[in-house]
Amino acid sequence: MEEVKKKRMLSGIQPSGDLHLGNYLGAIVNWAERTEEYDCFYFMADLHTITVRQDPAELRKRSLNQLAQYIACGLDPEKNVLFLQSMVPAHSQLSWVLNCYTMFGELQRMTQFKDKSEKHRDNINAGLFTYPVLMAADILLYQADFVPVGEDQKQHVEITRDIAERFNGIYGDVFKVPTPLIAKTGARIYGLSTPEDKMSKSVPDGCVFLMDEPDVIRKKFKRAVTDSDTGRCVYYDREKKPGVANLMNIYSTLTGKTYEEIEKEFEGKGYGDFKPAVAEAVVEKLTPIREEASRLIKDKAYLSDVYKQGAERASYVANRTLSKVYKKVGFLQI
Ligand code: ATP
Ligand code: LTN
Repeated sequence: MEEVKKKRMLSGIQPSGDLHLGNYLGAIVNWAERTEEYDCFYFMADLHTITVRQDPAELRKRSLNQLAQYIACGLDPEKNVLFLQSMVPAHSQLSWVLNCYTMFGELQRMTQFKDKSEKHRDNINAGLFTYPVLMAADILLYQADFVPVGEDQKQHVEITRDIAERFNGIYGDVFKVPTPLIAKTGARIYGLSTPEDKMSKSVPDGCVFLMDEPDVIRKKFKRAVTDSDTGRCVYYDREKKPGVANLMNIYSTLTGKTYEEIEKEFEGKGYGDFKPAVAEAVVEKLTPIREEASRLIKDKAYLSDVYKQGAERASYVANRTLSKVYKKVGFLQI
């Protein structure tokens, strides 16, 4: 029987802080579900993190923790290629080439650049500006068909498509043009204390981390911003009730219940019942992940085997694309 070649999936997260519920529901959950169906590559985007100043020891620690957490979230290293971006030099190499096929004006339009340069006014470095080019290299090196990310990264996958099409237009079909894969629910989790802004590790208040202990999670949900409605208060209205809508989204994503079912479940009940129910659903999901990640993080030898093997497998695929690109643009080969 002819073997059908699996489509390829690739994504990464910066180890610039601890993983949180937004990363998990917006990205990782969708990765883990697709292990069997796709040929999967997932990495720690450590090169990207230095666009913002990092403490070197902390960065090393977080990169390893993140690997342990990926595995604990269900990414089996035998079935997924798990690696650190900086261990595969082809990422930096292709990034330089693609810099020369990306327009200054295109990069100026990126919302993440605008946001981050606003936030880090004292360090608006060139890397922050060319961040999407490195991300394009990450994706195109692996000829990825799909890139599962949260909504905030869609623009970066779109610029990747533009760069790939431009390059292909000159040199023929070198790159697969990737498609972003945005989850229907969970794509945008908002901060519990600031339900207008996405949950983000750079705003620890109202951010639920994967490694939070159950009581910490319960406390965070208890303090979650809702509104002063009494009576019928658990219903979905993103505009008028952003805090409640966010909690409903979290609860729905974790339990698979629809908004109508949730509204029914909490009919006649107040936030005093609703918030703890959401907290418990989160605790139930995160507890085994936290326990497994804590166990793995102690096993440094295992983790280093995983990233060594991951870097080898990733390099093999990445170098084939890089060498094709080098040939196309006219570099002599050894
Ligand atoms: P930062 O604080 O630096 O902005 P972050 O916490 O937003 O970081 P990223 O490393 O930018 O996290 O994101 C990693 C992945 O998780 C991406 O696919 C992103 O789209 C997704 N993601 C991040 N935050 C959320 C969120 N609040 N809701 C859904 N998905 C998210
Ligand atoms: N920019 C992404 C992380 C990232 C990524 C990638 C995601 C770097 N390279 C390639 C998907 C594919 C972020 O900040 N979340």
